[in-house]
Amino acid sequence: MSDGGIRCMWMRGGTSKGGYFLKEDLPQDTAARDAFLLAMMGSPDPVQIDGMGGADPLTSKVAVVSKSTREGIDVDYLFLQVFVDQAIVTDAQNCGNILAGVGPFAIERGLVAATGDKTRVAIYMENTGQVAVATVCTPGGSVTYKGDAKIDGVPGSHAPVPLEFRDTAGSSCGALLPTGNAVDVVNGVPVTLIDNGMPCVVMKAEDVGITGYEDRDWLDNATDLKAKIEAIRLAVGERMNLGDVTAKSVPKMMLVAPPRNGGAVTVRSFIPHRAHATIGVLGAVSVATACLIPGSPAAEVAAIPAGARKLLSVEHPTGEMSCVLETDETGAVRTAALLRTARKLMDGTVYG
Ligand code: NQM
Repeated sequence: MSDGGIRCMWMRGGTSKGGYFLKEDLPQDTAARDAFLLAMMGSPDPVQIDGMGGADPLTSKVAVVSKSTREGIDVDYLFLQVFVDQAIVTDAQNCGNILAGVGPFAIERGLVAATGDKTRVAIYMENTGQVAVATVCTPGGSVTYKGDAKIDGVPGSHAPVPLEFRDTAGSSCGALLPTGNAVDVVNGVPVTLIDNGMPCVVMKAEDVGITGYEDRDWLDNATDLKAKIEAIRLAVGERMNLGDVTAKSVPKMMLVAPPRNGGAVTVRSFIPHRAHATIGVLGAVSVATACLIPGSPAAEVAAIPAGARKLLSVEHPTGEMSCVLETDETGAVRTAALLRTARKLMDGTVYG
Protein backbone atom coordinates (compact mmCIF):
# COMPACT_ATOMS: atom_id res chain seq x y z
CA MET A 1 0.00 0.00 0.00
CA SER A 2 3.03 2.28 0.38
CA ASP A 3 3.00 3.50 -3.22
CA GLY A 4 -0.71 3.72 -3.91
CA GLY A 5 -2.28 7.00 -2.94
CA ILE A 6 -5.96 7.44 -2.03
CA ARG A 7 -8.26 10.40 -2.63
CA CYS A 8 -8.84 12.26 0.60
CA MET A 9 -10.02 15.63 1.91
CA TRP A 10 -8.35 16.97 5.04
CA MET A 11 -10.79 18.96 7.14
CA ARG A 12 -11.21 20.60 10.48
CA GLY A 13 -14.48 19.47 12.03
CA GLY A 14 -15.31 21.47 15.16
CA THR A 15 -12.21 21.33 17.37
CA SER A 16 -10.86 18.20 15.69
CA LYS A 17 -9.08 17.54 12.41
CA GLY A 18 -8.64 14.56 10.15
CA GLY A 19 -8.94 12.76 6.84
CA TYR A 20 -12.33 12.40 5.12
CA PHE A 21 -12.69 9.53 2.63
CA LEU A 22 -15.37 8.11 0.41
CA LYS A 23 -15.85 4.52 1.57
CA GLU A 24 -15.40 3.25 -2.00
CA ASP A 25 -11.94 4.84 -2.18
CA LEU A 26 -10.54 2.94 0.83
CA PRO A 27 -9.52 -0.74 0.89
CA GLN A 28 -12.66 -2.75 1.63
CA ASP A 29 -10.74 -5.25 3.75
CA THR A 30 -10.65 -3.86 7.33
CA ALA A 31 -7.09 -4.98 8.08
CA ALA A 32 -5.78 -3.43 4.85
CA ARG A 33 -7.77 -0.24 5.52
CA ASP A 34 -6.41 0.08 9.05
CA ALA A 35 -2.84 -0.59 7.91
CA PHE A 36 -3.20 2.20 5.37
CA LEU A 37 -4.67 4.63 7.91
CA LEU A 38 -1.93 3.92 10.47
CA ALA A 39 0.77 4.51 7.86
CA MET A 40 -1.01 7.63 6.58
CA MET A 41 -1.15 9.16 10.08
CA GLY A 42 2.39 8.07 10.97
CA SER A 43 1.25 5.86 13.88
CA PRO A 44 2.46 4.42 16.14
CA ASP A 45 4.79 7.30 17.00
CA PRO A 46 4.26 9.98 19.68
CA VAL A 47 5.11 12.72 17.17
CA GLN A 48 3.64 11.03 14.05
CA ILE A 49 6.62 12.44 12.15
CA ASP A 50 6.15 10.17 9.14
CA GLY A 51 2.48 10.93 8.62
CA MET A 52 -0.36 13.42 8.54
CA GLY A 53 -1.36 13.10 12.22
CA GLY A 54 -0.76 16.04 14.52
CA ALA A 55 0.66 14.08 17.50
CA ASP A 56 -2.67 14.50 19.31
CA PRO A 57 -5.75 12.26 19.40
CA LEU A 58 -7.81 15.30 18.31
CA THR A 59 -5.89 15.49 15.01
CA SER A 60 -5.57 11.77 14.31
CA LYS A 61 -9.11 11.09 13.14
CA VAL A 62 -10.83 9.68 10.07
CA ALA A 63 -14.32 9.90 8.57
CA VAL A 64 -15.49 7.26 6.09
CA VAL A 65 -18.56 8.46 4.20
CA SER A 66 -20.88 6.78 1.69
CA LYS A 67 -24.27 7.45 0.11
CA SER A 68 -26.94 5.87 2.29
CA THR A 69 -29.60 3.41 1.21
CA ARG A 70 -31.51 3.98 4.46
CA GLU A 71 -34.95 5.59 4.39
CA GLY A 72 -34.73 9.34 5.01
CA ILE A 73 -30.94 9.30 5.36
CA ASP A 74 -28.50 10.99 2.99
CA VAL A 75 -25.15 9.54 4.00
CA ASP A 76 -23.61 6.94 6.28
CA TYR A 77 -20.63 8.06 8.39
CA LEU A 78 -18.16 5.76 10.10
CA PHE A 79 -15.74 7.43 12.50
CA LEU A 80 -12.31 5.90 13.10
CA GLN A 81 -9.91 6.98 15.84
CA VAL A 82 -6.31 6.33 14.87
CA PHE A 83 -4.25 6.08 18.04
CA VAL A 84 -1.14 8.22 18.07
CA ASP A 85 1.38 6.03 19.89
CA GLN A 86 -0.21 2.59 19.49
CA ALA A 87 -1.02 0.62 16.33
CA ILE A 88 -4.77 0.81 16.99
CA VAL A 89 -7.61 1.99 14.74
CA THR A 90 -10.92 1.82 16.58
CA ASP A 91 -14.56 2.29 15.62
CA ALA A 92 -15.64 1.88 19.26
CA GLN A 93 -16.60 5.55 19.58
CA ASN A 94 -18.41 8.20 17.63
CA CYS A 95 -17.12 11.76 17.09
CA GLY A 96 -19.43 14.75 16.98
CA ASN A 97 -16.64 17.17 16.06
CA ILE A 98 -15.51 15.28 12.95
CA LEU A 99 -19.26 14.89 12.22
CA ALA A 100 -19.37 18.66 11.55
CA GLY A 101 -17.31 18.15 8.38
CA VAL A 102 -19.37 15.25 7.04
CA GLY A 103 -22.21 17.35 5.59
CA PRO A 104 -19.91 19.74 3.68
CA PHE A 105 -17.76 16.80 2.50
CA ALA A 106 -20.83 14.88 1.25
CA ILE A 107 -22.00 17.90 -0.75
CA GLU A 108 -18.52 18.60 -2.13
CA ARG A 109 -18.17 14.98 -3.29
CA GLY A 110 -21.62 15.04 -4.94
CA LEU A 111 -23.30 12.55 -2.57
CA VAL A 112 -25.89 15.17 -1.62
CA ALA A 113 -27.30 17.95 -3.82
CA ALA A 114 -27.37 21.45 -2.37
CA THR A 115 -30.89 22.82 -1.84
CA GLY A 116 -30.72 26.60 -1.85
CA ASP A 117 -28.80 28.67 0.68
CA LYS A 118 -28.92 25.97 3.33
CA THR A 119 -28.78 22.21 2.86
CA ARG A 120 -29.89 19.75 5.52
CA VAL A 121 -27.89 16.54 5.51
CA ALA A 122 -29.25 13.55 7.44
CA ILE A 123 -26.32 11.46 8.61
CA TYR A 124 -26.47 7.90 9.90
CA MET A 125 -23.68 7.47 12.45
CA GLU A 126 -22.58 3.88 11.86
CA ASN A 127 -20.56 3.63 15.08
CA THR A 128 -23.66 3.95 17.24
CA GLY A 129 -26.57 3.34 14.83
CA GLN A 130 -28.01 6.82 15.37
CA VAL A 131 -28.95 9.82 13.26
CA ALA A 132 -27.72 13.41 13.26
CA VAL A 133 -28.90 16.24 11.05
CA ALA A 134 -26.37 18.86 9.94
CA THR A 135 -27.31 22.13 8.25
CA VAL A 136 -24.67 23.33 5.80
CA CYS A 137 -24.40 26.83 4.26
CA THR A 138 -24.64 26.46 0.48
CA PRO A 139 -25.20 29.90 -1.04
CA GLY A 140 -25.63 29.64 -4.81
CA GLY A 141 -25.62 25.85 -4.53
CA SER A 142 -22.06 25.33 -3.30
CA VAL A 143 -20.55 24.90 0.13
CA THR A 144 -19.05 27.91 1.85
CA TYR A 145 -16.84 27.70 4.91
CA LYS A 146 -16.85 31.46 5.44
CA GLY A 147 -19.18 32.99 7.98
CA ASP A 148 -19.68 34.67 11.32
CA ALA A 149 -20.01 31.68 13.65
CA LYS A 150 -17.45 31.37 16.43
CA ILE A 151 -16.73 28.31 18.55
CA ASP A 152 -14.31 28.24 21.45
CA GLY A 153 -11.10 26.39 20.69
CA VAL A 154 -11.02 27.56 17.04
CA PRO A 155 -9.60 30.99 16.14
CA GLY A 156 -11.64 33.26 13.89
CA SER A 157 -15.17 32.79 12.55
CA HIS A 158 -16.63 30.43 9.98
CA ALA A 159 -19.89 29.28 8.45
CA PRO A 160 -22.17 27.76 11.08
CA VAL A 161 -22.85 24.01 10.99
CA PRO A 162 -25.65 23.37 13.49
CA LEU A 163 -25.95 19.71 14.52
CA GLU A 164 -29.09 18.07 15.88
CA PHE A 165 -29.16 14.72 17.66
CA ARG A 166 -32.20 12.66 18.61
CA ASP A 167 -32.47 9.65 20.91
CA THR A 168 -28.77 9.20 21.53
CA ALA A 169 -29.26 7.51 24.92
CA GLY A 170 -27.47 4.18 25.22
CA SER A 171 -25.59 4.61 21.94
CA SER A 172 -22.82 2.19 22.88
CA CYS A 173 -23.80 0.97 26.38
CA GLY A 174 -27.38 -0.11 25.60
CA ALA A 175 -28.91 2.28 28.15
CA LEU A 176 -28.43 5.85 29.31
CA LEU A 177 -27.37 4.53 32.72
CA PRO A 178 -25.94 1.07 31.97
CA THR A 179 -25.88 0.05 35.66
CA GLY A 180 -29.33 1.56 36.28
CA ASN A 181 -27.82 3.81 38.94
CA ALA A 182 -27.39 7.57 39.13
CA VAL A 183 -24.32 6.94 41.29
CA ASP A 184 -21.90 4.04 41.55
CA VAL A 185 -18.88 4.11 43.82
CA VAL A 186 -15.71 2.91 42.08
CA ASN A 187 -12.39 2.75 43.95
CA GLY A 188 -14.01 4.99 46.58
CA VAL A 189 -15.06 7.67 44.05
CA PRO A 190 -18.78 8.40 43.38
CA VAL A 191 -19.32 8.33 39.60
CA THR A 192 -22.16 8.35 37.09
CA LEU A 193 -21.72 5.82 34.31
CA ILE A 194 -23.64 7.41 31.45
CA ASP A 195 -24.01 7.24 27.67
CA ASN A 196 -26.02 9.89 25.86
CA GLY A 197 -24.10 9.53 22.60
CA MET A 198 -20.69 8.95 24.22
CA PRO A 199 -19.87 6.54 27.05
CA CYS A 200 -18.61 8.70 29.92
CA VAL A 201 -17.63 8.35 33.56
CA VAL A 202 -18.63 11.57 35.30
CA MET A 203 -17.15 12.40 38.70
CA LYS A 204 -16.49 15.47 40.81
CA ALA A 205 -13.01 16.87 40.22
CA GLU A 206 -12.61 17.40 43.97
CA ASP A 207 -13.24 13.69 44.58
CA VAL A 208 -10.05 12.86 42.65
CA GLY A 209 -8.05 15.64 44.29
CA ILE A 210 -8.15 18.50 41.76
CA THR A 211 -10.16 21.71 41.46
CA GLY A 212 -11.50 21.11 37.94
CA TYR A 213 -10.09 24.42 36.67
CA GLU A 214 -6.60 23.15 35.70
CA ASP A 215 -5.35 23.68 32.13
CA ARG A 216 -4.60 20.96 29.59
CA ASP A 217 -0.82 20.94 30.10
CA TRP A 218 -1.16 20.59 33.84
CA LEU A 219 -3.64 17.73 33.45
CA ASP A 220 -1.48 15.95 30.88
CA ASN A 221 1.45 15.99 33.31
CA ALA A 222 -0.57 14.87 36.34
CA THR A 223 0.75 11.30 36.41
CA ASP A 224 -0.87 10.27 39.71
CA LEU A 225 -4.26 11.68 38.71
CA LYS A 226 -4.08 9.91 35.35
CA ALA A 227 -3.25 6.60 37.03
CA LYS A 228 -6.19 7.03 39.44
CA ILE A 229 -8.74 7.72 36.72
CA GLU A 230 -7.35 5.03 34.40
CA ALA A 231 -7.85 2.49 37.22
CA ILE A 232 -11.50 3.64 37.49
CA ARG A 233 -11.90 3.42 33.69
CA LEU A 234 -10.58 -0.13 33.49
CA ALA A 235 -12.82 -1.14 36.42
CA VAL A 236 -16.05 0.08 34.78
CA GLY A 237 -15.66 -1.20 31.20
CA GLU A 238 -17.62 -4.41 31.78
CA ARG A 239 -20.25 -2.64 33.90
CA MET A 240 -20.84 -0.21 31.02
CA ASN A 241 -21.28 -3.13 28.57
CA LEU A 242 -18.11 -2.06 26.77
CA GLY A 243 -16.09 -5.16 27.65
CA ASP A 244 -12.35 -4.89 28.22
CA VAL A 245 -11.59 -1.23 27.50
CA THR A 246 -7.80 -1.47 27.82
CA ALA A 247 -7.28 -0.80 24.09
CA LYS A 248 -10.44 1.27 23.56
CA SER A 249 -10.86 5.05 23.47
CA VAL A 250 -14.02 4.83 25.60
CA PRO A 251 -15.31 5.52 28.17
CA LYS A 252 -14.20 9.16 28.38
CA MET A 253 -13.36 10.42 31.87
CA MET A 254 -15.17 13.63 32.85
CA LEU A 255 -14.15 15.63 35.93
CA VAL A 256 -16.77 18.22 36.83
CA ALA A 257 -16.81 21.30 39.04
CA PRO A 258 -19.14 24.28 39.61
CA PRO A 259 -19.29 26.75 36.68
CA ARG A 260 -17.15 29.87 36.97
CA ASN A 261 -18.28 31.93 33.99
CA GLY A 262 -22.06 31.88 34.20
CA GLY A 263 -22.39 28.43 32.57
CA ALA A 264 -24.01 25.24 33.84
CA VAL A 265 -20.93 23.17 34.73
CA THR A 266 -17.15 23.08 34.28
CA VAL A 267 -15.49 19.98 32.79
CA ARG A 268 -12.00 18.63 32.34
CA SER A 269 -12.09 15.52 30.15
CA PHE A 270 -9.64 12.74 29.43
CA ILE A 271 -10.26 11.05 26.06
CA PRO A 272 -9.25 8.80 27.73
CA HIS A 273 -5.47 9.16 28.17
CA ARG A 274 -4.86 12.74 26.99
CA ALA A 275 -6.68 15.73 28.40
CA HIS A 276 -9.07 17.31 25.88
CA ALA A 277 -8.25 20.88 24.79
CA THR A 278 -12.00 21.63 24.84
CA ILE A 279 -14.60 18.85 25.12
CA GLY A 280 -16.09 16.35 22.67
CA VAL A 281 -19.53 17.11 21.24
CA LEU A 282 -21.30 13.97 22.35
CA GLY A 283 -19.13 13.98 25.45
CA ALA A 284 -20.61 17.38 26.29
CA VAL A 285 -24.13 16.12 25.59
CA SER A 286 -23.53 13.19 27.96
CA VAL A 287 -22.12 15.42 30.73
CA ALA A 288 -24.96 17.94 30.32
CA THR A 289 -27.41 15.04 30.59
CA ALA A 290 -25.68 13.82 33.77
CA CYS A 291 -26.22 17.29 35.25
CA LEU A 292 -29.98 16.72 34.94
CA ILE A 293 -29.96 13.43 36.88
CA PRO A 294 -30.96 14.07 40.48
CA GLY A 295 -28.43 12.83 43.01
CA SER A 296 -25.60 12.49 40.50
CA PRO A 297 -22.15 14.01 41.23
CA ALA A 298 -22.67 16.35 38.24
CA ALA A 299 -26.06 17.54 39.53
CA GLU A 300 -24.40 18.46 42.84
CA VAL A 301 -22.07 20.97 41.18
CA ALA A 302 -24.22 22.14 38.23
CA ALA A 303 -26.38 25.26 37.84
CA ILE A 304 -29.38 24.10 35.82
CA PRO A 305 -31.74 26.47 34.01
CA ALA A 306 -35.50 25.94 34.35
CA GLY A 307 -37.86 24.80 31.57
CA ALA A 308 -38.17 21.84 29.21
CA ARG A 309 -35.79 23.41 26.66
CA LYS A 310 -32.51 24.07 28.42
CA LEU A 311 -29.43 25.89 27.20
CA LEU A 312 -26.54 24.36 29.12
CA SER A 313 -23.19 26.04 28.69
CA VAL A 314 -20.48 23.47 29.42
CA GLU A 315 -17.31 25.31 30.43
CA HIS A 316 -14.04 23.66 29.32
CA PRO A 317 -10.30 24.56 29.38
CA THR A 318 -10.50 27.08 26.53
CA GLY A 319 -14.05 28.43 26.71
CA GLU A 320 -17.45 26.78 26.59
CA MET A 321 -19.75 24.64 24.47
CA SER A 322 -23.46 25.44 24.48
CA CYS A 323 -25.80 22.44 24.36
CA VAL A 324 -29.52 22.89 23.86
CA LEU A 325 -31.31 19.96 25.45
CA GLU A 326 -35.03 19.26 25.04
CA THR A 327 -36.52 17.20 27.83
CA ASP A 328 -39.83 15.32 27.97
CA GLU A 329 -42.41 15.30 30.78
CA THR A 330 -40.29 12.85 32.79
CA GLY A 331 -37.25 15.13 32.53
CA ALA A 332 -35.46 12.72 30.16
CA VAL A 333 -33.39 14.29 27.38
CA ARG A 334 -34.96 13.69 23.95
CA THR A 335 -32.94 15.91 21.61
CA ALA A 336 -29.70 17.83 21.72
CA ALA A 337 -28.46 20.58 19.43
CA LEU A 338 -25.04 22.22 19.16
CA LEU A 339 -23.26 24.69 16.98
CA ARG A 340 -20.04 23.67 15.23
CA THR A 341 -18.06 24.95 12.25
CA ALA A 342 -15.85 23.11 9.75
CA ARG A 343 -13.29 23.98 7.11
CA LYS A 344 -11.81 22.27 4.07
CA LEU A 345 -8.02 22.34 4.40
CA MET A 346 -6.77 20.13 1.56
CA ASP A 347 -8.24 18.01 -1.22
CA GLY A 348 -5.96 15.58 -2.94
CA THR A 349 -4.18 12.27 -2.63
CA VAL A 350 -2.79 10.90 0.60
CA TYR A 351 -0.22 8.11 0.92
CA GLY A 352 0.00 5.28 3.41
O1 NQM B 1 -17.58 13.51 21.98
C1 NQM B 1 -12.87 13.66 21.22
C2 NQM B 1 -13.61 15.39 19.79
C3 NQM B 1 -13.86 14.11 20.48
C4 NQM B 1 -15.09 13.36 20.33
C5 NQM B 1 -12.92 12.48 22.00
C6 NQM B 1 -16.32 14.15 20.07
C7 NQM B 1 -17.59 13.75 20.76
O2 NQM B 1 -13.59 16.43 20.42
O3 NQM B 1 -18.61 13.71 20.08
O4 NQM B 1 -16.36 15.09 19.32
O5 NQM B 1 -13.70 12.46 22.96
O6 NQM B 1 -12.21 11.54 21.70
O7 NQM B 1 -13.44 15.38 18.56
